[in-house]
Amino acid sequence: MQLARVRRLSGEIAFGAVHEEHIHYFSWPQTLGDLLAAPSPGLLAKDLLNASKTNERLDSVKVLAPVDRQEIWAAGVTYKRSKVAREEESVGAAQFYDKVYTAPRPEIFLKATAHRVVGTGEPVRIRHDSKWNVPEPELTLVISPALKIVGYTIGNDMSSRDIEGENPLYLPQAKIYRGACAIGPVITLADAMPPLPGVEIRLVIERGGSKAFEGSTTFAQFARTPEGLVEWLGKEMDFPDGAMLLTGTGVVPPDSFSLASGDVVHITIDGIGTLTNPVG
Ligand code: DO4
Ligand code: MG
Repeated sequence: MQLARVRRLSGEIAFGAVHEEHIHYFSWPQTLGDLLAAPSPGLLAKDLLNASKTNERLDSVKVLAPVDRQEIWAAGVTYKRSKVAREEESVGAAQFYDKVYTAPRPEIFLKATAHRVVGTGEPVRIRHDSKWNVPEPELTLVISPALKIVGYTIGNDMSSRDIEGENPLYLPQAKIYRGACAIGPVITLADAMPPLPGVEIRLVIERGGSKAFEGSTTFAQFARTPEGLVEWLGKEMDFPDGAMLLTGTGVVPPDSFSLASGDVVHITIDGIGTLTNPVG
């Protein structure tokens, strides 16, 4: 079962379950934050789908990022491909990426607050003061206040490689800026996901109607466990509205590639769907 947040034709923002190409609206809770705070969010969502009295075709409404009050966090250097790419881009600090790849404590950073996130179809951005930019396609955990993984969605951790490569202390500027994070299109509840190791994460970048880059990985290449990342995130933090955690990228285009304005980024993850964003 999948959850979506949409803008209806009336302009009202609504939340519900996706079933047979329709969105079935929930009477209560009407926000992801309230659903995540329930004792069993997955079971409640199923009851709400059965009890729902209003539905509309999903293609008749605008699908928004499935985020309302959640903070968006991200983990890094969780795939060997990411470790190697960071070592190449930041010669002076390469040892830190090697160390964090194997250290018990993962790299975790605050990526965005809810109002800075864009949904599918909306533009992501590259910074004006950066010349080397990539999207990062990441399986994203939807976490309850009780630190349970309730579901999964797709995240794009847009990154300025020249800024983070110049000095790792610039990481927040390479990662956090207007239009740096896309999430969506929907949330798949945990029990509806295919077995995680086989889940494919695919990135396609279109330029002028042709494919400028295509690459993929599977979650089997992930060097940690989702539960382990959540445990580290929750060690000294509370999330009364739940949180999202991007789990890191295993797909990095070659060093010669940089995103350009007008490109279109498609990220597809098995069991969830495709997150598509033009580069503004
Ligand atoms: O250390 C830099 C960021 C790593 C990251 O975002 C990733 O591996 O996905
Ligand atoms: Mg990343």
